[in-house]
Amino acid sequence: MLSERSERIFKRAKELIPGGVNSPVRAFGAVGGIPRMIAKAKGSRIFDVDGNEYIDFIGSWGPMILGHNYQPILDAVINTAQNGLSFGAATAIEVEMAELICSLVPSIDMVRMVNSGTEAVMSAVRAARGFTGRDKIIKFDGCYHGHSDAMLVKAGSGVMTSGVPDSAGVPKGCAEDTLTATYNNLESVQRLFEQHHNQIAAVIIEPVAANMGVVTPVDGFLQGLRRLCDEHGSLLIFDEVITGFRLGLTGAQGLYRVIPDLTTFGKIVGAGMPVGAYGGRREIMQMIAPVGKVYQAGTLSGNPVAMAAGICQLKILKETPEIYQHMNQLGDRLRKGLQTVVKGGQVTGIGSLSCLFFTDTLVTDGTTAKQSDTAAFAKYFNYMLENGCYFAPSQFEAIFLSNAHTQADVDCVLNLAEQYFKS
Ligand code: KE4
Repeated sequence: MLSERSERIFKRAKELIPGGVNSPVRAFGAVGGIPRMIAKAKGSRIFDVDGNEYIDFIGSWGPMILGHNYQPILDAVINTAQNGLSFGAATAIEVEMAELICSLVPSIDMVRMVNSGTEAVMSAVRAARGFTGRDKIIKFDGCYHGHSDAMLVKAGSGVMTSGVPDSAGVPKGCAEDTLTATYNNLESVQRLFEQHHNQIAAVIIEPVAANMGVVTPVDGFLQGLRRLCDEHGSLLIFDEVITGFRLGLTGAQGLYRVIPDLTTFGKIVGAGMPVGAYGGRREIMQMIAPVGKVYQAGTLSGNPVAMAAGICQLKILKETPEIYQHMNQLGDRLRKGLQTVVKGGQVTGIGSLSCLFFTDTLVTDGTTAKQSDTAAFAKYFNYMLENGCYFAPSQFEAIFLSNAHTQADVDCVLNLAEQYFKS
């Protein structure tokens, strides 16, 4: 595939933007080659500046659950933008979004809109600390919750991809209040509660981990976290930035029937516009300024144009439950088909989230995920890219399906994978 224009633009980009990208994982650092400069997208397809077409299995890392450039969402954005892009004032459309989220997710009495998943997590963690009067947070090795200081300890996604377990620039004092447990290992959590008695404000988890590759919770794990938090007076925060409105309208908490105290959202809730949200029990959310003493603010929070996009997408998901059946069936087909042909790997996932790990070791947590052969992944990634399938350029991400994907899209991957593993 030609990539001359991408190459030329990327060369210039690297002179002006760190690594030539505005988010590290986009730089193809883990897989080599030139990141494709994407020019446009429609449905399940994206097109780069050299005119190459790809089936897109990233979907902007989750937001494009209805496919790219879905006309009703585009119309909602354009029509709302006609009235002005941003006012920095209260608007009715923000109330409509809050009503929609609270009506869809039973654990949410109140919600605050922000501009990214990072901001949602940072604010939820602060709310938990303000509500409990405690400082320490338990997170899990390999889970990624955005780039706020407290969360950049043994994080997943781009941090895991970089091979650097933590980030420079995070003050020791901050990292010390972030304790790390092992995913799918309740004892590792129990031990931290015992070692730090009455000091833990919250446990934060991706209920289905999708930033170490995709790792589902073993039976009883999430229920055990709920029990431990209740026993120790700590809050349970579900980071559903990826799983929210993806694993169903009530996300992972509905699927696994475990009710968190706070939930964070991003991605789908903005339909491709910069939106995050956090919400939960009224008594906790009433801690948030201007009502309570936990400060959190944002110039563009609740931006009307972004709200219009998110509301349109959530309403379509609410009114069309067969979307989830379609995506789940495609996900099952993809996972079963890949597992049949793959050699030296294992396929994981649930619903529209999948992952092909290049390791035979059963992947249950960050440590086993990191045993994957990332060089083998890179070789497979580039083969798929050259043959028109655009996957996340890292072993430690997810394969995202959307309602725009078809059985033919999945079968294209399966045919390519069969050829690849046969060769
Ligand atoms: P943002 O700040 O990137 O909107 O959201 C941070 C975040 C929080 N929580 C979870 C579970 C997340 O997956 C994310 C962000 N996801 C990555 C993809 N693994 C975003 C892609 C990127 O960093 O470029």
